[in-house]
Amino acid sequence: MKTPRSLRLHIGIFGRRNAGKSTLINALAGKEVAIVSEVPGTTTDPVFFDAEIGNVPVTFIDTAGIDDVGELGKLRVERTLDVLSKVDVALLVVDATKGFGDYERKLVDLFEENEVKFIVVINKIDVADYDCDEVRRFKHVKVSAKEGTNLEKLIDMILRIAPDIDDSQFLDDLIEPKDLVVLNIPIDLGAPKGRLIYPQVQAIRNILDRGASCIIVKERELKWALDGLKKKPKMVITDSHAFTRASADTPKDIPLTSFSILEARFKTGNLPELIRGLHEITKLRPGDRVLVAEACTHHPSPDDIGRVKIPRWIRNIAGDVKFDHVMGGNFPPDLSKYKLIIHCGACTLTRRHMRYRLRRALDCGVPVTNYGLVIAFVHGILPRAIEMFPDAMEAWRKYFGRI
Ligand SMILES: Nc1nc2c(ncn2[C@@H]2O[C@H](COP(=O)(O)OP(=O)(O)OP(=O)(O)O)[C@@H](O)[C@H]2O)c(=O)[nH]1
Ligand code: SF4
Ligand SMILES: [Mg+2]
Repeated sequence: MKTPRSLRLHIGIFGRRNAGKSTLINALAGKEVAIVSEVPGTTTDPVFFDAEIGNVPVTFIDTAGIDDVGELGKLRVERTLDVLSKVDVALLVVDATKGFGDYERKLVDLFEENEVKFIVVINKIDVADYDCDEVRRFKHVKVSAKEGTNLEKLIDMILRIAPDIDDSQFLDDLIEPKDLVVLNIPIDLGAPKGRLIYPQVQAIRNILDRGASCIIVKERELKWALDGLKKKPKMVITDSHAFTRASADTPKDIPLTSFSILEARFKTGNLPELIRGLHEITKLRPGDRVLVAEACTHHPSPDDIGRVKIPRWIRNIAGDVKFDHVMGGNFPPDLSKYKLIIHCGACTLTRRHMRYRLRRALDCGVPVTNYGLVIAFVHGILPRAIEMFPDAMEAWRKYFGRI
């Protein structure tokens, strides 16, 4: 199975039209993935390409350059920011025949404002040399994408500044070698045909890597399986859809959580903040507006969790709250009208991207919580579902003032 996008190092390629961005991607990827042409403006919208560099799975994001004489207009900035939210490392490709100017300076400002690590890549050194004090201040390298000069050095620099993107914190810190974990995975109509979903696969892989073991059951078999175990399992991880039954069927001395809560912890790195967001539910009033955000697109089912169930549960608590819904890459630029954002587990987003969304929301003063936490909360399964996370428990005590 191919490494999913959410676990690939995302490398964004920026620079003026014709600087050689697409050529550089092809050279780094070692295959023709991006369209190269001498006609400026060949690449228009950002395009994603999966490849491997130095055995590391990466996704290149080829962006549209603009004219060296053109202004980096508002729309361009918004588009660039949207790409930057997904990027772990940015390459700023500078055409050695043209040099580093205002356009590059503006991009560097955007990288720095958004805390994106970047490398200035002086390209086309087969036809011209370029040097300046300004570029020397940044991490930089001179290459010829066309002739392959210095690409190894560039790859080495990328991998050295790249953040750690492996999935080791998903479960690693919660289990020991030889532990037994029970995974509760309902196979209902909503389950994808013939496969498991990503957080489930991620959990299984993490358990194997840790030298632990797991048994996997559907919700109807959970009690039967637990009753038959000789060894007490370290924990039960359930799909959120089956939380209530899993909680009833799992003895109280066995810790229980959900894939969605684990995924939210992994992607945001900040469960306490999501608990604070959860507490906002108790403050919602009729007329308040809540954004429900899902990171991938699917056709909503009649009892869709984000469209139907979550709004119903929250209206039961807070009255006629208004809900907006976004799916996939859409995340509104103006979040300030919302009292709360309820986000899905974000299994298809990179950690950087989810953390960017969280930061954007907090910068706008809008708290964020997560599907799995809301489901556990409205069904009275909190704090049980977070007992294994001490920082989240502390936040629970702080905001909810009870155990
Ligand atoms: N001599 C030389 N030419 C290069 C090099 N890299 C790219 N080119 C040429 O520059 C032209 C533009 O290359 P692209 O890779 O399409 O440039 P781009 O930055 O993707 O351009 P847009 O998609 O239009 O923004 C092509 O004719 C390439 O062959 C290089 O290292 N040396
Ligand atoms: S909606 Fe969110 S949690 Fe569900 S599959 Fe898509 S990204 Fe993952
Ligand atoms: Mg291009």
